[in-house]
Amino acid sequence: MTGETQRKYRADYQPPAYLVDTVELDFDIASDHTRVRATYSVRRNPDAPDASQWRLDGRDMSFVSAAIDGRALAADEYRLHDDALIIANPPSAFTLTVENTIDPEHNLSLEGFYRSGDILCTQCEANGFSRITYFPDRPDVMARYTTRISADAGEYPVLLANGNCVQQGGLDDGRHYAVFEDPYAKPCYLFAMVAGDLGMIRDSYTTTSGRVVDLRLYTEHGNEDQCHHAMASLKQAMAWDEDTYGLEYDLDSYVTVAVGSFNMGAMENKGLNVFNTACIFARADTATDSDFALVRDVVAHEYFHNYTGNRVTCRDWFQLSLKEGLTVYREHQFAIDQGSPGVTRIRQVRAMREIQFPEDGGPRAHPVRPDSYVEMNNFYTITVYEKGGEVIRMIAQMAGREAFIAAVCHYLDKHDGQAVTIEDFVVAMEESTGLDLAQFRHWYAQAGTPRVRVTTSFDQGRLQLTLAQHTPATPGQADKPLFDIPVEVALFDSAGAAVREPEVLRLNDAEKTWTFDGFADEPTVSALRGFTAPVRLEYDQHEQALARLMAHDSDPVCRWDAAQALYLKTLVADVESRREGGAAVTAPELLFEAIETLLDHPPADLELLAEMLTLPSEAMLGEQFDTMDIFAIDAARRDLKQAIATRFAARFEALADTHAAEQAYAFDVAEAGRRRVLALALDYLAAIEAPGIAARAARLYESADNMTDRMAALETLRDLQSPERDRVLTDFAGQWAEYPLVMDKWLRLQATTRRDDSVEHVRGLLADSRFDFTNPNRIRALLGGFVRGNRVGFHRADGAGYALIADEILRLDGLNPQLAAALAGMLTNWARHVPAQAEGMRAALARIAAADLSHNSREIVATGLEYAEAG
Ligand code: B3K
Ligand code: ZN
Repeated sequence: MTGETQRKYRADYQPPAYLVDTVELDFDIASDHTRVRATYSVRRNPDAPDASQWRLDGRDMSFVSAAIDGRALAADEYRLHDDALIIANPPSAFTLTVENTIDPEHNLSLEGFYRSGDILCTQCEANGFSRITYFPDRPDVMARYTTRISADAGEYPVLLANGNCVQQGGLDDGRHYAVFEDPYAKPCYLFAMVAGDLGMIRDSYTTTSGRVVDLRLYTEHGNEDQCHHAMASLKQAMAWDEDTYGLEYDLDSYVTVAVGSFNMGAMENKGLNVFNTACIFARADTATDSDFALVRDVVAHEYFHNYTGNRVTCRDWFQLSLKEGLTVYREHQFAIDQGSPGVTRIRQVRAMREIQFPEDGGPRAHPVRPDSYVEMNNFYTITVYEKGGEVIRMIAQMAGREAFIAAVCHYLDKHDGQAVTIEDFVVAMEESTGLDLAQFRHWYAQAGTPRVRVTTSFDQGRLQLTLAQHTPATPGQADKPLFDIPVEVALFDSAGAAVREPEVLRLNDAEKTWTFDGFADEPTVSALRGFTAPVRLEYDQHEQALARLMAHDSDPVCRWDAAQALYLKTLVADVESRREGGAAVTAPELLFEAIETLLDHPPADLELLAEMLTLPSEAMLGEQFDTMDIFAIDAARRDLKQAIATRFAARFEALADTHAAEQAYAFDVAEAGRRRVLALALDYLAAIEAPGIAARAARLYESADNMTDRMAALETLRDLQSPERDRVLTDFAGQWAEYPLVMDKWLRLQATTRRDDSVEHVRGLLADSRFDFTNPNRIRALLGGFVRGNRVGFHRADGAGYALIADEILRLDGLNPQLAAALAGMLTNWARHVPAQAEGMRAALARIAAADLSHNSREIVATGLEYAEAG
């Protein structure tokens, strides 16, 4: 824990005083510590104004020695701080050798060099390299690396680092070594090494130009058969990047290592990705359809980083979206091309609305390119990633697909091997496409979700459509400039036929009106088709129009959105009425008719049917209010669900019957859609405790050959008081005890079960031997599951849920600050809740703030509490 916290500003950027051309690392892994010897060839940076000293970052390690050109430095030639080694008046070109020791066995922060089970591995982004050795830990210092690792051959038969293995052999005392050379200059955040006793699957990929790439995927022994889907996904991604962007992989091998303890999903280290097992393992009986999709997309994302991130990287961490936004966009397009484009896009839109919009409207709102930070790891946010991806999507859309692809290639050529800025990217886009992105640049600089109000008038066959924009203030940015917002619009007649083809309207003023002529009757407007811009649409569309769009719109996003809007009308009115002490508001007949039409004429894509029949989430419903009442939201949603289930019980029974499995598990669009519809039907039937539902779910659990159906059965049973429920849950825990990721599903099921004593139940599980407080996946399943998936339990009126989370954040902060800070983030939006809930959340934050915190958690908690003063 560090006392001092320093805020860093984007505007303060200075080029590095010294450049490093080559890095030679020598790791000597022993049982009680690892000895590191680093040799750098260094030269003064001609572009740096001040070269009077050279700062090498380094923390949580023991310094041994430093030498320049082989001569050990005297005590007055360097200064050693908690977080740096500073060398005074270095020569203009020299070789520096530094020696230090580190202790991976006791590093529970999961950054730097650490142990995960039988594997020793690294995680360097954003600043983990400075927990390995002394080095300027900033992405604009790029060097070519040679890495030598020596370790006990019995305990660590597999040794890996970035690049090609150029030498290996035996040593005395049962030890061995290996040397790796990475031919590409890289920033230190892309450094990786691994040592362990690992199982492996192997394949190869031949690029279009005929290069044969050796593909290896390592994991702890016994898990190899859970890795084939990841391997197949990697090959799909490699082919996609060649077909779409003409980008071929550039090394002889692509190695992936899956580890059980990892703070996030995966890491794109050059030629040596390290992954969370949760983003690699997928076997039909252990992983759901969503897991299969997650693995496919994360594997692709990390692969795509090889160009957008590794070959061209970020100058400083404020530019993070340069690589993340662009790579998210590429991942999204890849996912869309794998089938079911509409539903894939709907999922992307939902993440924006349910997670990014709240971030953008809360105390932690920040631009896609932030202006300052205390702890960089707190800025790997959905804004930098997903909103960053949406910003790229808008550019792609304005340019047109081919011109955009050409522009990305121009950017990659122009800046190959460099560390650059978002501005450099935008300039490259302008150069190649001819677009003028002057006003568009606000998307990078301004936080907050623009609101676009739609109004129409119809007179004498003429439709006037007015779009007006307004962006509410966000912390530190009171006045917002006008955005350049592409809004795709189409018009339909009352029979659902298109009377105006889709067209992109550019709203680049406060307000603009478009006129469409020649209609006999007022057409129905389908707006923001495909979610062409990350904005909140304010359009009070008539229920009849929504029903029409729901039945006929050719854009799946708008079809789904019309259904959502129709549900929301009832839900919002019901929540408001309850809060004012009024009677519950029931759904209009029109809503049931619209559902009936949908059931009678379902879309070909069954996943779209399931999406359209799924009520807006609690998060989505909460977003409709300035201050949300969790209990009113829960009640309204439950009531509507029951009303729909009651009305269509027979239809749901029939859907469940006709969508039962008829073949062995396959992860494809048709089968995943069928399973979604089955799960949805069971979920509605469980909501009204339909006769025989528990037995039906138990039968599904027993007969299923896959985890998707089994989880559907478990979720159906979760809140039912039935002997089947307990029997099935016990069976599940017994059967999968040796599969930690499956046990995470079990933990999550427990955490999300609706029960009066859910807080106490979660506390009990925290003490269960099947839980492990040092593993992020376990924590995310149990505590993340509880906070996000059990809102009624978490917001319990006596504040016990808030107390639980505060206790666990305080306990975790000393071990894993990154994860503790992420949990603390779940309390920061307190001011968006009604006073009874807001006060308890704020008090929990204040209690956390009173402790001696890591700067990770300190930054989050302080931001959350500042909101108190502002709000
Ligand atoms: N670049 C990594 C994330 C690093 C997070 C550091 N706290 C994975 C990714 O975005 O692909
Ligand atoms: Zn990424």
